[in-house]
Amino acid sequence: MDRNKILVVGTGLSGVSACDLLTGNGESCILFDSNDKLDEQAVLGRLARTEGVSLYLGKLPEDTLGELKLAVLSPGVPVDSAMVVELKKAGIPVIGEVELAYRYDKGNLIAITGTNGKTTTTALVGKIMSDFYDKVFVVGNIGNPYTKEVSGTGASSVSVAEISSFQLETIVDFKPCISAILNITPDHLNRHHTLDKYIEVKEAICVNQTSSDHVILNYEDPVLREFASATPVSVVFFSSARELKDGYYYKDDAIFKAVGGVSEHLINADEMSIIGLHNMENAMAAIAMADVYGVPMERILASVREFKAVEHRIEFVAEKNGVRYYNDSKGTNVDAAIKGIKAMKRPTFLIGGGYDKGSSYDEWIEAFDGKVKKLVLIGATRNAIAECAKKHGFNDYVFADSFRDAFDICVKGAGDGDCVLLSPACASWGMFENYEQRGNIFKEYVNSL
Ligand code: UMA
Repeated sequence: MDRNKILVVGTGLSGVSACDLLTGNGESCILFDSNDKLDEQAVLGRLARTEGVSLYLGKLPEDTLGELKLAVLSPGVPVDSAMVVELKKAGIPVIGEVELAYRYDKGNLIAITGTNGKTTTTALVGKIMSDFYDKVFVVGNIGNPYTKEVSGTGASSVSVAEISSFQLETIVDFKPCISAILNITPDHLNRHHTLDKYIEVKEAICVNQTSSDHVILNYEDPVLREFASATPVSVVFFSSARELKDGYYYKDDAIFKAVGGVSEHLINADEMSIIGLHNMENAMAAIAMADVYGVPMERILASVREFKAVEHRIEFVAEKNGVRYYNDSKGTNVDAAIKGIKAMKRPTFLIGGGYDKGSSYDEWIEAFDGKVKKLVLIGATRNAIAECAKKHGFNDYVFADSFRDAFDICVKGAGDGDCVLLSPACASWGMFENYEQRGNIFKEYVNSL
């Protein structure tokens, strides 16, 4: 039998776009999803074309393996799953959707990873580049598959990609001219098993880069500072805590650029609409990437001034009866949720809990700092969080039976001068399709008060 087909695993955003890219380039695809509850017609209806596509749901017939020349995984598919192990055993090359897209990209690539801040940074780099260049694609984990846009690339195009650890596990030749690793703190440990493995996967964003390429790194992250001395790639640092001789730093409420010990003031914090120290780090990383790429500084700063915060990230929703409501549904891990609670200036009713990624919640509870009046817990992690809270002497928590119930508990309890914050420290999976849906429902509840 000829091995002339490509298996695409997953029929979410990535799988559908990967399949379209392949069939658009004359390939035959076997599209597979392990979820047998999906509606076959609905999946087929989302494809740009169905000729050359065989769809299987639930189980992949064994004889298909012999027809495959390549397998392309969606980011949500674990690389140690039984199916992937079997594919590799059969000698079939396995790559991710991002690697597939990269192989078709005819232009330039800038890629951003990190545990937190990558969506804001990607959106900001995307804005700076689109304000200056004609052909810019903002792609990847931000919610727009790279394979969806790559057919539009050309010699002068720039793809600005947000890349998750899931996507980095399955790269092969993926090579940005400029990459950034914003920070690395524990996340997704149920998928990557150990912190060391997670760090290794994140650092892989520049594994194919050489000394003529650049990687932007956070000087204040001990893991990244150590990595800087080991990588052959040209390193550009940013720091939110000290003056650097070379790089970008934040001091006295402003961002500076230093070259050989000579500093130039770039922009004040109050000229930007994004707030918080973590956002100053995101801004520095974005400015550094655009500067290294060659965008004139005055154009970069004009775009930064115009940039508005990303939805679902410490997003102010409304004030009702003296209570301020904040949607931080994107606080899907402990580190992000710490930034959420730190940004609150009032006594807070905090909604937390959700999908279990095997995280530890100690640092989050410690960050409450007397500010949390009531912690309202939902989802699979609620018992684990409650246990952790008790251990730290925090007993003002309550279990809610549903998301609606959690919201109602907050509305009933919160009074004039308080705030209600959705910042769950957990992924939304299991209760919601994604964090956007969780955040949107929260905003609907608030707006209907
Ligand atoms: N599936 C299988 N077999 C498996 C696992 C999943 O068949 O073993 C199927 C599921 O049944 C489902 C499909 O795969 O039908 C879903 O694929 P997916 O989970 O990869 O989701 P996509 O819709 O393709 O979205 C993915 C990213 N999702 C994940 O990484 C979980 C999106 O990031 C991303 O925006 C999109 O590709 C475009 O690049 C979301 C995310 O939650 C925002 N990312 C994580 C995060 O930011 O923390 C990493």
